[in-house]
Amino acid sequence: MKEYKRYLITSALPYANGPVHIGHLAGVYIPSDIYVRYLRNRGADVKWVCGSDEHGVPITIKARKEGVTPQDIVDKYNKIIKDSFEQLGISFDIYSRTSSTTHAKTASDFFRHLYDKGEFIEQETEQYYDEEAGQFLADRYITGTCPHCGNERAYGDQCEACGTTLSATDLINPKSAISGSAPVLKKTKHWFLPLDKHEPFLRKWILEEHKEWKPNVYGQCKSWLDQGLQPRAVSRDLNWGIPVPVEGAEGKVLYVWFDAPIGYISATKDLTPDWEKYWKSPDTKMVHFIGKDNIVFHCIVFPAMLKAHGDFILPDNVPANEFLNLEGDKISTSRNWAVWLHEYLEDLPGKQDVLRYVLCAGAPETKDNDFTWRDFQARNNNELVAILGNFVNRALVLTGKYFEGKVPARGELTDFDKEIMGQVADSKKALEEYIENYRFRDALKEMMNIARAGNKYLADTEPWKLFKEDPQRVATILNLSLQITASLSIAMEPFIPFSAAKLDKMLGIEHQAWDRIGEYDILPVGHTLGKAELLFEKIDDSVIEAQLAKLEAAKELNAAAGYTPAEQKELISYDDFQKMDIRVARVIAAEKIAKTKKLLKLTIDTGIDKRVIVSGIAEHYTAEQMVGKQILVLVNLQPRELKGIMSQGMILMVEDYNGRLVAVSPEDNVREGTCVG
Ligand code: B3M
Ligand code: ZN
Repeated sequence: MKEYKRYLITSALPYANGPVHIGHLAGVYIPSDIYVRYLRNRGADVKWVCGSDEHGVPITIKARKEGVTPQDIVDKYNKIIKDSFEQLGISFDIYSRTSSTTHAKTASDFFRHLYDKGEFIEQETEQYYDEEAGQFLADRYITGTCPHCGNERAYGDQCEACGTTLSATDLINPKSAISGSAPVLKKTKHWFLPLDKHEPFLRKWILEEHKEWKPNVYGQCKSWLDQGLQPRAVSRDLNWGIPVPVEGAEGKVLYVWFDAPIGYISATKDLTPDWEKYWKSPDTKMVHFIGKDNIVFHCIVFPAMLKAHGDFILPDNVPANEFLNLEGDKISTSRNWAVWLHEYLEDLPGKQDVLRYVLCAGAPETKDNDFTWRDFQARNNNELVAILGNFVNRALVLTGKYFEGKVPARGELTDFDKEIMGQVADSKKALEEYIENYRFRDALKEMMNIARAGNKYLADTEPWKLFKEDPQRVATILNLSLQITASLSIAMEPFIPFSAAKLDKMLGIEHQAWDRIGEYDILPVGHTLGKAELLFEKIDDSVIEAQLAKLEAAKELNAAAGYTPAEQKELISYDDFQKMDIRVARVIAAEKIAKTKKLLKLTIDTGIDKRVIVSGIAEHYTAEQMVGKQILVLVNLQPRELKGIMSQGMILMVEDYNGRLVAVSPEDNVREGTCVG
């Protein structure tokens, strides 16, 4: 095994066009956080970089759909993602962005370096062009009929009805998503990275020198290599991204998958002036944590780029995970079939470690895996509460009861005492072995084995029965139980850091170095413990049911989006209709209600008065967007108090196919106060 002096850990840069969900966490961010925390606890020299991936076509599409700029989109999601990671205790050394100036220069220089070395091929290709909009069309911007299944809304890169991967030129009756016109083929020049040229090197480097990579990663690489590599375009005709730094390349930007991995380098530059040590010394161990859909880019394309450049080291490992499903279904952003991190943090406050624990326990390390809310509850109640919390609580409470919360002195040790302490020391070795081999599920089980050993120790020695006749024996048992608790806290830290910190506080100690796991004297005799609290609490059925109901609602919304219109409601009389006083009103002021996600406070002119309505539309409209708008309002709805504000009426909204709320307004301006009817 190669000896390394320092570590550079990267985690896939999340696209800043949506929040992160449990699939991202289980696949990438939780494993890498465990790995890095472990290394830090061992005192290693480690830098961990991440950031948002802010280029690419999907971001421009989302911006167009929402009528905002791509920069607005990435600003919004960069913040949501960064904040939610922080709250979950994901401890990056830096969370950067690919829209930063450092990155623009780094990526541009990288391209230019390869260009000057003659590492690219220039080639003219024919691409669809929208003559009305005056721009080339990315595949996603072209829709048409799928030649395989006849779906009329297939995209230029894929038909979502039958799952076939397509080229834009395969589509029958192609249409531009920008203007709706039929695009024409037009010549355009691009730069290609000749992966075929790097194939012999990649074959040797991966297939011969990295047989230890995870079978899913190695297997995917092998199958790519066996199919034979082709040159890949590294530029695009697009107006969002880093301009191609070559004369005559106006209107062209670096392909997002060319610039994104360079984002790791840029982030390291922003983190430390010493960045070159981490990227250019062969005694740095670089590890890329990613999901399985990114394997080819991290194992083949990026290494080829680094190799072609010449100055950089290559990754030692790329521990990619498979996918996490949710309640038996594929996680889907567009169908809102996901547990979003920022929503979890809001819905289950203070339960970061439960999510971290459950996602690690069920991480899709070797195959796809399923997250269910029932399993989440069971793991919390039967493992965190019943095993870990129970052991810690007993050790602390008994010490409080018999020794006034001070660590008692040990007497002579029995074989059983030594055996249990031996088990803790063995767990330490096993933990190291697992974590260093990216087997985080096994590592987590091993951490729990320490708590299990502690529970067994207490159950077998029964100190609560011995105090009267043999207080010295009880002192020995509790001393060791407390030492095990302290070891446990060290072992817990990478996985469930919030609880480890809480436990340290209860033990009245600072966080200890990894190597102390298994030691007999982490807590000195006479040391006063802090206050005993519960480490974990049971999660009630009602909490789980609320989450399941939320998913059910998403399902219903999807059914609606699948154009299964809601059934017609019961018949009503004309009089019933007449009872509803729906009027045209104008929004004259609007503001977001502090500490809420969804609520806007709107002041409207109804023609008869000015009044306030609280509306749950803040995720769909900003306050600025609402001001001045004419809308329809049900004005005679019973007033209702929301967040301490009386809401007088209801604004009429409809949902579009993406579940976005759209305001209903008269087609032409009419006088405020005009009744609908
Ligand atoms: N943003 C893809 C993804 O989130 C991409 C990763 C880039 S890592 C350099 O799946
Ligand atoms: Zn199809």
